[in-house]
Amino acid sequence: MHVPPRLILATRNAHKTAEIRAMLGDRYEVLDVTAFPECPHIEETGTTFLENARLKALGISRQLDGWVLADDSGLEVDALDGAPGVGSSSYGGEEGNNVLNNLCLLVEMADKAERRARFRCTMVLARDGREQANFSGVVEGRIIHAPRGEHGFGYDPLFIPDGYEKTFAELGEEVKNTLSHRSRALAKVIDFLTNNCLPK
Ligand code: ITT
Repeated sequence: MHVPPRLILATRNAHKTAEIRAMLGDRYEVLDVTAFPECPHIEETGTTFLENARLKALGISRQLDGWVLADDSGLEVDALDGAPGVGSSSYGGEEGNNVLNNLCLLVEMADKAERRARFRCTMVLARDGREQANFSGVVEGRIIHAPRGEHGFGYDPLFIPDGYEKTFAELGEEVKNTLSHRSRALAKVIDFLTNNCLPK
């Protein structure tokens, strides 16, 4: 019987886990740190996505055996000089509060004609407490003036990817997963694992 290799996600964000699990299908057994209550909370003290992804990947990899994958991601808005950026999850003042984050973004963008923005995702793959490789993915788009759509998480209701007229929250997970920052980074992770590490 074929047992799929295990990949542990260094995240407590259930939406990230669901997206990554859906994109990997049955190629991997995907768990996240909520399955390991003994794992410490990792403070994200870095100033870049890469630094924070490293902190999460290495911090968890020192505690658990096997492949560990961290995802640090966020929204960069040109008219806000790249904010919310690495501060995306607490832009509204409260960690992980998507409603406040979106409200804060709408207020900051109220008088801005320039709406260009992008989601960026950096992933770090670690094993035995050491970084094995890092990867990134970007999706360009624009910020709209009022939230639209029910799917996804975070800033999805305010972001329209280039080439579309609907937000990520309207397009839904299946479409989002074909073009998102996360899917583009994950495609590189899959290549790396397939070519370098795992038995074919
Ligand atoms: P972990 O650190 O536990 O992985 P987190 O949600 O705190 O979970 P980040 O520090 O990477 O993760 O912050 C990501 C934030 O960026 C997230 O809370 C959203 O506000 C935003 N974000 C990232 N990817 C997104 C996506 O695909 N759609 C919408 N918003 C996204």
